[in-house]
Amino acid sequence: MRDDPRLPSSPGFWRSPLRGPWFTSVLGLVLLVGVTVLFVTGLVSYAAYNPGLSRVNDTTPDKGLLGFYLFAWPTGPVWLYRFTQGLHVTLGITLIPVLLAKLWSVVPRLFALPPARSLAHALERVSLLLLVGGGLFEFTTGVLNVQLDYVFPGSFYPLHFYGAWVFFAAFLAHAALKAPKAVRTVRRRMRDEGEPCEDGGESAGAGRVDDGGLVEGGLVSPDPGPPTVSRRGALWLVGGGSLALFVTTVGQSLGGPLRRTALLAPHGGSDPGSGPNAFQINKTAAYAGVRAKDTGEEVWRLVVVGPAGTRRLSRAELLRLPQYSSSLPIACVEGWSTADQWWRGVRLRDLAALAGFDGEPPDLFVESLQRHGAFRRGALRANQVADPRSLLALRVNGEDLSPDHGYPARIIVPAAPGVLCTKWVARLTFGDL
Ligand SMILES: Nc1nc2c(c(=O)[nH]1)N[C@H]1C(S)=C(S)[C@@H](COP(=O)(O)O)O[C@H]1N2
Ligand SMILES: [Mo]
Repeated sequence: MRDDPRLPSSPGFWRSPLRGPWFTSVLGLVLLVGVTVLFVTGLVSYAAYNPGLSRVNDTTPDKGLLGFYLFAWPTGPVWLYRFTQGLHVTLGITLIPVLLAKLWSVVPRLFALPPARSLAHALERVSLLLLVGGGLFEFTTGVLNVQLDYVFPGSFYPLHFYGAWVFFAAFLAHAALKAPKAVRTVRRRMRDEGEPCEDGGESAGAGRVDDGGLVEGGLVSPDPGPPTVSRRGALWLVGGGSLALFVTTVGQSLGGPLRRTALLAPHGGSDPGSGPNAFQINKTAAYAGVRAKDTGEEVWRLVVVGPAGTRRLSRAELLRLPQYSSSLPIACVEGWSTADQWWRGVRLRDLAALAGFDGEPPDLFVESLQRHGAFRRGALRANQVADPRSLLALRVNGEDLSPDHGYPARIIVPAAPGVLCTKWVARLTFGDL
């Protein structure tokens, strides 16, 4: 059966002359760097949500063990989350062609028979399944979350988080086994130079014994078809695909006219209208079910709860408190972000003092007018409340907040993910969460 070229388990079935150690190694080394950056920026993004703070921020069960690294997310530099998450999403999208080409280059190995020749070989194949499955899962869930606007309400974080650990564990094992050889392969090619089309003496057909002493599934076709493109040409194609994705995505993290280049970013490039409130809107007031009759001067009150009791403040009363300005961006987990906007309102730490915390401010639980939806509430850490740039914003860029930007009041905190910048705030509870 191994030798029937009509079956994918036979090396003769795979005829592309492109497959070979050089092609696979180059793609593998790009992914080694790229996936490591994705993993680190992903873990960092999870930390930025303050998942240890409150069940409102995160309900990932048993994250304790995998959350060992969590830390208090800092409030500076103000563009911190804008940078880490922009990098995470843009790089992830850019790497899609590389991932697909890499999988294509090794696909004969996935079909190789017998499924396991030894315990070590069986373990290697299981780890490969976790690697391929985990990789496809992470890229797919990431892209779906960005493109389809939270298709996994509430459950994206645990899925993407656990998936990341499985994927990265298999990835590390794989990299430890393969990276040295990949580096040697690429180095040798660079030394020998010339068009890396022929694999010559190194040709690894079925049954070749490689460095590790294992019989290799074989990357090089024993019966190659005529080439339609050189290996180097194929790499240019992959690189060109990546570049095209990059230039149609990265604009979502930029301000100014370049924003319009974000053709592939569903929330990054759209035109938010004109005037001071003309910057990115993720969810409109109508979408969130916040109606004008709930936000009017006469009806809306901010409820502030703390050891000093419960206070109710009208918007006019809030405007009579000391007003401060902060230039801060909004940066969403989806990767899009805005340039700095000029927010004006009441400092969160002043509101903490009003609630009865004169010294160091405590953690804060924020609730909005919105009745449904995962992001209608959020919890902020004491260090975020204490930062003098953290505001309950009433105005932006010199005007009242528009309804879509959170009128009557919204939270804005430096360096925090957008999801913690709650709009249409109704209630602030300071202290034990
Ligand atoms: N009440 C409420 N506030 C919210 C949200 C929400 O759904 N409801 N979305 C959050 C998310 S996920 C982001 S990224 C920012 C987006 O802010 P913008 O729509 O004003 O640009 O608002 C945050 N504040
Ligand atoms: Mo968001």
